[in-house]
Amino acid sequence: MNASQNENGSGFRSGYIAIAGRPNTGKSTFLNRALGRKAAIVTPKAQTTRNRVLGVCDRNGVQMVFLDTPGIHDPGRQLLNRVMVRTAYDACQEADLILYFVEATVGLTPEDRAIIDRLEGGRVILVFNKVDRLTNDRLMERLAAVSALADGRIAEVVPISALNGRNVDRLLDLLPGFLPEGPRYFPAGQWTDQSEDFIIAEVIREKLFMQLRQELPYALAVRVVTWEKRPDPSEVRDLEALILVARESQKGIVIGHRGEGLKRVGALARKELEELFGCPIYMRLQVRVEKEWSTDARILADLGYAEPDED
Ligand SMILES: Nc1nc2c(ncn2[C@@H]2O[C@H](COP(=O)(O)OP(=O)(O)OP(=O)(O)O)[C@@H](O)[C@H]2O)c(=O)[nH]1
Ligand SMILES: [Mg+2]
Repeated sequence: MNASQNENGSGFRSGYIAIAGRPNTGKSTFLNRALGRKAAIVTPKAQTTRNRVLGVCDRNGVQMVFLDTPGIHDPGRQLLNRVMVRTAYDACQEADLILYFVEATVGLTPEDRAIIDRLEGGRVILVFNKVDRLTNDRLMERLAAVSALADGRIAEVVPISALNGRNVDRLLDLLPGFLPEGPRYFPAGQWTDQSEDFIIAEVIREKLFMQLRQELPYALAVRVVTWEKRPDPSEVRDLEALILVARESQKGIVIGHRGEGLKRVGALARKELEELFGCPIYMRLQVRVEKEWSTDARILADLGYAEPDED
């Protein structure tokens, strides 16, 4: 990690906090709530996040740099999935502290325990998310069962609802106690290291994930081709993006009957992006078959998904 700027005076606390766990446990929802803005896309589908999403949270004079990660799953032989899982392990390894997310309704499974044992990096806070789905009695039962799990590795067990915010402030107040003295890694005002192109691609991908069924969301990626710069930031900006799919048949489904599918995705994405960038956007979306997008390491890296080490 490069410290871009040192805080004047000593005693400043800062650190990297990885947000890890199985897919769909609410990691990205938590990141967005901690930052008070949308930093990562969220959908009801598992394996939404594909890369490390960095979000800076300056709070009470402490800089917490969150690293949201792809859900840890059995990747099989798919390169994209292997890259995703590797990304999650790598982020934990470089973190001072790991927030490990489980769903409160499911609890800590033997698979979770095995993952935690495999994670290198700092200590672990076990986060029981989605407590809004449990009655208080059930929650108490669950917590009693897991508080026995706190050990040298698991420092705390904290129930939250990332969705409605319950107990999130308490969790955020707890984190500085686990962080070392350190530099201000990011200057005030910088909330992420994601490029505008990447943020745009993610917003479009989120809308596609929400519109499409079954396996199709997993067969696509988004690449921004043109994102026009303007001297006057309120002027209309040109945006051209490609939706990559693996097969010809998928192209037709994404475009939809008379182009309705693509139109809907385009309208939803444009609205959100216009609000985000504060300017009107002239957006063109095209679907292209690019068979190797998920199997070629170079293309994956180009799309912003990290390249795995050889193994
Ligand atoms: N009821 C409830 N739903 C939640 C909560 N937190 C997240 N969700 C929902 O769970 C789903 C998955 O949320 P994400 O934040 O995308 O989960 P994730 O862990 O980042 O998922 P991956 O990126 O796929 O690993 C979404 O539908 C969220 O709205 C919560 O506290 N309560
Ligand atoms: Mg996510």
